[in-house]
Amino acid sequence: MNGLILHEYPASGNCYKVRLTAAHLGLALERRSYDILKGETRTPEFLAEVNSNGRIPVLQDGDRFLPESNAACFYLADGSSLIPQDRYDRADLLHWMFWEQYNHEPNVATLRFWLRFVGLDALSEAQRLQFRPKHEAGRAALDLMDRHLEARDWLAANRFSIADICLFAYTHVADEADFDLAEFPGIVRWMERIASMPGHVSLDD
Ligand SMILES: N[C@@H](CCC(=O)N[C@@H](CS)C(=O)NCC(=O)O)C(=O)O
Repeated sequence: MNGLILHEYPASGNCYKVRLTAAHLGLALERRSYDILKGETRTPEFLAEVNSNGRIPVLQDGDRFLPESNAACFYLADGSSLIPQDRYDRADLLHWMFWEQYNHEPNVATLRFWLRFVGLDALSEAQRLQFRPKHEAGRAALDLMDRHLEARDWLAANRFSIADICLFAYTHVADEADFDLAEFPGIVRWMERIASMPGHVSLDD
């Protein structure tokens, strides 16, 4: 892999996943920033050249473009110690990454976006109606993680992997989505382990 480019919005947890994976692998990424609040990923150029789905992150390797944060992490980490070799462990890692996209990110990340970037007062009626169900679903996701991590150091394969990276990205900023992480001691210990790993970078780096 040469000349990797990350098309991103720096404050996005989905983009942070890709930067954190690259940091652990010692891979350099050129970063190209788009303001999603100004619709910069919805322009005809972006849709035609970068991602027809109008979203970041997109990882570019040469003339190939890879949308979807978890796919980008998998692409970078394939063949490294961040993805286990064992067949069950690999599938279990994918289980957590799919679960993140269905049960965690649509709730925790969306609430964070609404509260931190849109603002409570600016939410539409439809968003207001979804707030409570999303908060309940986000809480259920954090609770499931917390119970899983009660007696384990890592989410999958008994070792640090991209499953941990992909779940860390929005979990560690869940307070910005109106969750109290102190209620989840297993998650807090797991986040401390991740933040103290060699090679760790923060969301703001
Ligand atoms: N499932 C996608 C979600 C990507 C996504 O929703 N990106 C947001 C920012 S985190 C975005 O580009 N929003 C701008 C828009 O939809 O116009 C992933 O994991 O990469």
